[in-house]
Amino acid sequence: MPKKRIARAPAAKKKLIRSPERSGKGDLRTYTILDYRLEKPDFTLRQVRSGDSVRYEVSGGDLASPAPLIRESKYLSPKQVIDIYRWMLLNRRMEAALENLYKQGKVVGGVYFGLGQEACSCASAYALKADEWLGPMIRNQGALLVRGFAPRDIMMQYMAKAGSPTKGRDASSHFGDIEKRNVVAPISTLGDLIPVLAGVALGARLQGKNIAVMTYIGDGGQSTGVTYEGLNFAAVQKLGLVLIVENNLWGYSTPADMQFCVKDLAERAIAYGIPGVIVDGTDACQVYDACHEACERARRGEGPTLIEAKMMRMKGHAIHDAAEYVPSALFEYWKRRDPIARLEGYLLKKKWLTSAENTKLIADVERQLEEDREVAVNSPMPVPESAAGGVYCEAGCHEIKPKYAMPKVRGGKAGLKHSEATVHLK
Ligand SMILES: Cc1ncc(C[n+]2csc(CCOP(=O)(O)OP(=O)(O)O)c2C)c(N)n1
Ligand SMILES: [Mg+2]
Repeated sequence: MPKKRIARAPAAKKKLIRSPERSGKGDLRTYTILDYRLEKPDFTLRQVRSGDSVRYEVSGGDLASPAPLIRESKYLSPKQVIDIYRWMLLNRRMEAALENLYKQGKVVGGVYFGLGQEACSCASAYALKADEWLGPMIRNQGALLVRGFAPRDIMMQYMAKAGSPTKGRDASSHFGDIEKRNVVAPISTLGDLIPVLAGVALGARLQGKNIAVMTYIGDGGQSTGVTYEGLNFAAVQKLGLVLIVENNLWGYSTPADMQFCVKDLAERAIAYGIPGVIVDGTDACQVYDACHEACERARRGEGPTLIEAKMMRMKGHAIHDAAEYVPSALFEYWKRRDPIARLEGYLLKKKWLTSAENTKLIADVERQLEEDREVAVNSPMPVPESAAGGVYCEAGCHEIKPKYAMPKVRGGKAGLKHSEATVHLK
């Protein structure tokens, strides 16, 4: 049976994104998915079995094609692009340092990497305002840096040090900061961050403010039921959720082609009645522009946006996984689309950064990382007697108060109305 195709816009439009545009006569409906990409790789992966072994073969598309230049941002100043480039460098170099710490036996547990996804992590978080909220996942350590965590915080967390964000109570990426940085800790159960972030946006609205809240889900994780429930709730309530679907082509060792049948995951937005946008996740300017427009929409109270960022996970799932199941031709193709090399080339070509300034910027990043690494390595482990403290919330351990304003409660002389549900539960 021929696949149903959904009409797509030939190129990104200039205007701000809106809810899916519906047009057509009678039963024929067409919808628009904004696509910011300058190239549209169209490879498919086929599983080939021989005996007990399984491998994947790539077909379709031109695997030898060179990467296009970066797409001009409609919103970013040269200084801001350099800023994002710096965050991306810090992200990458910090992960390289984490890999070394792991190899030196200093890390408790595993290490997760966002290699090849730095543009997606950093440029997306860059679109949020300081008083807005982020819910990162394992590949978004760059987003944590942008939100104000220092590399030493992340390093100490992986080493379970006393001075780490969770004071050594948890390792790896399970930490946030609801007090100052407005970061909800990652939730391992894939998709669960979506309703939580929708709840954050609802909370802000009850306090009188429409804000943008941002979270991420992978090509694998987007198949979960809670992804649908959370995003549908946000759509119906017009909550300012910006959901970035990180389509990095793999979920563990399962290729995206064996995970879903739609051509582009952004098409899922149509079923929620919200805008869907596609960006090249290795192009920081595209990521930023789509996120900025989605955040603006959120701030206007117009509801969520689904942004599909297409890229590739350039390492295994975590440090234990050598990713030998990934065809090498695919690695080579995406290596030419290295987000940092692309942005660096763009900045130099535009003459927004000279070669000498670039060398200095890289040296500054390395110096900062070395300082942070020293501090993190030499900081103490938690004392054993403290192990039982700070695991559960204790009275007075942190105050929970409205961030924006006191919610207004509609009262009457009779007090709160009994709803049917509360009556039913009595
Ligand atoms: C509901 C749920 N199912 C399964 C897992 C186990 N798991 C953790 S990460 C992962 C792969 C996720 O792939 P994807 O969503 O594509 O994200 P990526 O690792 O590629 O960033 C799986 C299956 C989980 N944490 N939660
Ligand atoms: Mg994935």
